[in-house]
Amino acid sequence: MNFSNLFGIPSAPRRHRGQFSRRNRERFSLPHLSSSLRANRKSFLSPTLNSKEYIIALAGNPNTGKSTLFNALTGLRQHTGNWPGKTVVQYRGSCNLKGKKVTLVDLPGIYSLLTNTIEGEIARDFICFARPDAIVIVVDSTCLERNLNLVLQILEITPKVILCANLMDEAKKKNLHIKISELEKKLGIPVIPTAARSGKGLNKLKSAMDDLICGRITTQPYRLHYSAEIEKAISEMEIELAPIVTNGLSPRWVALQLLTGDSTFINGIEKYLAGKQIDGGDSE
Ligand SMILES: Nc1nc2c(ncn2[C@@H]2O[C@H](COP(=O)(O)OP(=O)(O)OP(=O)(O)O)[C@@H](O)[C@H]2O)c(=O)[nH]1
Ligand SMILES: [Mg+2]
Repeated sequence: MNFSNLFGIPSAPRRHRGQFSRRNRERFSLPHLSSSLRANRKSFLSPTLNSKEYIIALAGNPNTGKSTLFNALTGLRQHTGNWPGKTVVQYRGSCNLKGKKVTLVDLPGIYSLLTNTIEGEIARDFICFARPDAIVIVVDSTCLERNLNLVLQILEITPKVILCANLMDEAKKKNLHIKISELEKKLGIPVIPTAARSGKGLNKLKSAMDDLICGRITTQPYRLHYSAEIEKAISEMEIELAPIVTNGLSPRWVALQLLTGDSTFINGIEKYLAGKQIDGGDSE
């Protein structure tokens, strides 16, 4: 499979400056993403042994070191800097994990899946609809609590998640001690402490990525439970949604999105599902 045109993502190194152009807006819009994804989905889901090319996304809040990590793992030079919102489109690069070819996707930073910026929607749509083999959520260890909001949202979508607790050097300077194994137990996913700028912890992170995509580790993601009233509504909706939502999306998650009422997101879900029907329905 040729990954060079996968999702139409431009290769790094490339610096993005200035406004998000209309052309990019179209290239990275959900319909484009979905049709590229549909075109490639068969190859994602039915890899022949040894020929599988994996996709791992780097997601997280702005300014947590995603692009720094991407550069360290791919050897490319994606734009980094000490202010939020530098990455405004998704970039891809190759990385070798114990002989396996992996495409890393560096996403724009987002605080929440409920986002109303174009770059936010790019990240959100990739996380929700591109179905990568794994997502590495990069968090700022100096302000974990703020970052965990997005982590919990992503854990509602997929179990194939690793938490990369980055900026550990900064956390140490602030005398913050993060109980990694306790965090792992609570979240039910691997947590790898790193300092991406100096390359610390990256070998462990690569091992965890390899273990996850090969199925050597399985996760048990923490699931949020809502109030009785909301849980009741979710259960009722899940029953109605189950026959419609069959394309890798969880009916519970779709029900939650319908309850939040975010129209751009709901449109995205509709388009994703409509695409599946047009294709005649792919199955895993
Ligand atoms: N001290 C320290 N600085 C880091 C580390 N990782 C990244 N940085 C710095 O943090 C800043 C932000 O890094 P980026 O890689 O651009 O962050 P990002 O998550 O890609 O940011 P957005 O694209 O805006 O979402 C840069 O100045 C990096 O050099 C780390 O582990 N320790
Ligand atoms: Mg970035």
